[in-house]
Amino acid sequence: MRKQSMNRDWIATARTLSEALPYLQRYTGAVVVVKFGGNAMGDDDAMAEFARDIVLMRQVGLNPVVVHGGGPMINEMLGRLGIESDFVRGKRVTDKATVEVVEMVLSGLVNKRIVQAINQQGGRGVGLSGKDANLMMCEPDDPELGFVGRPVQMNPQVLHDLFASDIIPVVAPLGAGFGENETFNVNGDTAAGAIAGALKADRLLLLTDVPGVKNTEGEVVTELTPEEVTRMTDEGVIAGGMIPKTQTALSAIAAGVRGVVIIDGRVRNACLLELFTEHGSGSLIKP
Ligand code: X2W
Repeated sequence: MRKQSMNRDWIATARTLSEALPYLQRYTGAVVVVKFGGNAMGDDDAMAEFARDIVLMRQVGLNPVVVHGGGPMINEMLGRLGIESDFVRGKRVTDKATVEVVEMVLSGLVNKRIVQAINQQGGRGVGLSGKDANLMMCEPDDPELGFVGRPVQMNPQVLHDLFASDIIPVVAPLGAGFGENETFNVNGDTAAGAIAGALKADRLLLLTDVPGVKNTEGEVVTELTPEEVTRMTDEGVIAGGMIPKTQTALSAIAAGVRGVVIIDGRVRNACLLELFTEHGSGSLIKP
């Protein structure tokens, strides 16, 4: 029922919507790739809230694509099956048995959970992996890593077809090989960067569990250029787990993505805050 109220919260809600207009106008038709990592997924409430933000983006005329991870969920299933797993330079050493589990968990459990969450919010989520319509063709990344793929040929037409049908694509980071029946495990950030690059996306949002890129004083840098990222990496200011994120950002920008934002996925409505408010969030890397 409608409530008659001049309560401040409602006034603030109306104000927020009104202030969002220029941002909504700016992003109409924009392609926004959102990397949703396993660590950012959280509980059912957090999943529902993420899905609602994605459906809202679609509703206001953007073309969102979700590229997900699921490292913790793969670890859990490998543990249950008694398969040991090691990481080398942040990537999972993936033998034949492991790649089968990775595909089952990512394309089966994780992908469908996100698709369902989007559909429960009234969106039209459709799940696929990098194998579908040859979206992401891969070669072996490094012999030491087994079936870990490096995307070498992207065929993003299927995503354009889905946008045209008002569908929100949800992509699991697996790639097809050029050999017969070859499947590759691709790091989620790498896959998101490659897909954003192939789409020449307006924005790539990398949701993480840190507030952004920090300077020597430990403060989050809100905007930086690729050159500054390279300098801060050379100086050791950008280090550890942030390096794969910033490297993904640099290669996505080199491929034609207009801006990459490293944001804290634990913050409520992080994507909306970034896209539709003056406030923004996290670190924007942009030429
Ligand atoms: C990752 C794919 C999942 C992923 C893995 O096997 O864990 C490689 O390491 P997050 O949640 O985004 O970390 N693939 C090659 O990237 O998940």
